[in-house]
Amino acid sequence: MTDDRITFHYAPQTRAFGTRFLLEELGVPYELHVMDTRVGDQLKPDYLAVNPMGKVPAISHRGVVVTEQAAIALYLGDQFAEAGLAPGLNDPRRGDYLRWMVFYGSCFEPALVDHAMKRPPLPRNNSPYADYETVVAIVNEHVGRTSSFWLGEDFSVADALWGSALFWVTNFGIFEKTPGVAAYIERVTSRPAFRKAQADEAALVAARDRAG
Ligand SMILES: N[C@@H](CCC(=O)N[C@@H](CS)C(=O)NCC(=O)O)C(=O)O
Repeated sequence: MTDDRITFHYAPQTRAFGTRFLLEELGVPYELHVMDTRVGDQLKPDYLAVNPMGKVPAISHRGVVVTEQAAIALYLGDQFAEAGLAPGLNDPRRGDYLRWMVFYGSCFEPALVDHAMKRPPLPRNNSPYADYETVVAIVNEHVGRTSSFWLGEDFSVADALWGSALFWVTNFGIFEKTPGVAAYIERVTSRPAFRKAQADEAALVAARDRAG
C-alpha cells in the first residue's frame, strides 16, 4: 500500500522555506521531519538514505523521494493539480513554466553563487549559464515585464520558487533589489501562505533556541 502522506524533510532558514511556502499555498497536509543543518543532521546515515546529497529540501510521498527544490515544486504542482498552481500539459504556458523552473536551478543559482564567491568566470561557451551578466539581465527583464506574477496574472508554483528565492538573495545582498524586483517580492511575500510559512518557521527557530 502506498503512503499518501507527504513527509517533508525540512530545516529552518534554508532553501526548504520555498517548499514550505508552496505546501501552504497548495493547502495539502504534510508531516515535518525537522533537521538542524547547523549540527549536521542532514549528513546522518538515516537522512543520507533519503537524500544521498545530504541536502534539504526533500519530500517522501507514495513511496517516492523527490529532491531538488525545483523538482519538488514541479512534482507537487502536478500531483495537486486541482489547486490550479501549475499549467497543465496542454496549457500554452506549460513551456514557459518548465523553462523558468529549470532555469532557476541550472542558471540562476549557479550564476549567483559563483559571482558571490568571486569565482573566476568560465568562457561563456563552457559555462552552463553563459555568464552572470546575461542571467541577471534576463531575470531583471522578466521581472520588469511582470505586472503581477511570474507566468502572468495568476500566482503559480513558479512564484513559490522565484518569489522566495528573490526574497532571500536580495536580503543577502547578492541580487539587486530594483524597484521592479521589490514590487514583485512584495506581491509574493504578502500572500497569507508566505506569512504563515514564515511565522511557523520563526516559532520553530524560537523553540529550538530556547531549548538550546
Ligand atoms: N540543489 C539543491 C540545493 C539544496 C541546498 O543546498 N540546501 C542547503 C540548505 S539551503 C543544505 O541542505 N545544506 C546543508 C549541507 O550542504 O550540508 C536544491 O535546489 O534543492
